[in-house]
Amino acid sequence: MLNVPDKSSADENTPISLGAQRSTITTNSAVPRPPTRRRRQGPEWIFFGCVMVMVALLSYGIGAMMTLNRNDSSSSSSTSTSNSSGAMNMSDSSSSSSDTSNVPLATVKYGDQPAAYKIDSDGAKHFTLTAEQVMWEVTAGHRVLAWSINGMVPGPKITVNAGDHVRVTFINHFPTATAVHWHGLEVPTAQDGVPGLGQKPIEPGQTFNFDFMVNNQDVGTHWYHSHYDDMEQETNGFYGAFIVNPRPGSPQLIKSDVEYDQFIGPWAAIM
Ligand SMILES: [Cu+2]
Repeated sequence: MLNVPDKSSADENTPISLGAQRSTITTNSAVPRPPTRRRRQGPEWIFFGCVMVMVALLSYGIGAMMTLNRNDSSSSSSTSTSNSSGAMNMSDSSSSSSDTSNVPLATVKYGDQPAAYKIDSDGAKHFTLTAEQVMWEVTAGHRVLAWSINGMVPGPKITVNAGDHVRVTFINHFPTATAVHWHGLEVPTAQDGVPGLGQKPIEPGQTFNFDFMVNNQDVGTHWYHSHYDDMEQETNGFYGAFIVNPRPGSPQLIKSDVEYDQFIGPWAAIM
């Protein structure tokens, strides 16, 4: 069992943030009190919390391992026989379970290009994102199967202002279902791209129309990414920047000379 060491009176006066204990703490207790049963709940709950976190991490790890192993059978040989240049020698085999002979080569060289939009009659900024597989050139002559948005990795960079009405036509040309999650933005649950929680996956060939407001609390640097078979789709290209600038005319607290996005892709680590 847990053995709670005696605490100094200074410790006893320290506010404890666990709600259940708050009522037992007085502001000034000169007389040391014996530890009560309630006081022992602190470490026990922390211990319980740690166990839960460990279980969560473990299950995530197992999930990741299973996803990696799924591709292992076809990729292990190519990985072991490829050159020894480290980081890049693994990328040939990512997603190698799919036949890539029908996948077109990417027609652009760089990702994160500004996303084009048109203004709808109601004033909404209307973007079109198409999920499509392309062969993406990571280094000269070295192509990988990418789960791209609009044929580029990272996907196009969406930039809007707080107060904007945003509309996104999302077309799924992937061979499998997909979902897009607007990471960090407060959008309605039914548009937040969490299959099983408010939104169904977008099936191959389907189009989904997102329509939401971007408000002051959304100002900042965010991103969108796949929320379906993430280990495959997100890892292999389905992610992009979503920048929300303050309302035009609002005071600029931070003035930057240059702004750029940086994504660190895990391609090199996938076998
Ligand atoms: Cu996210």
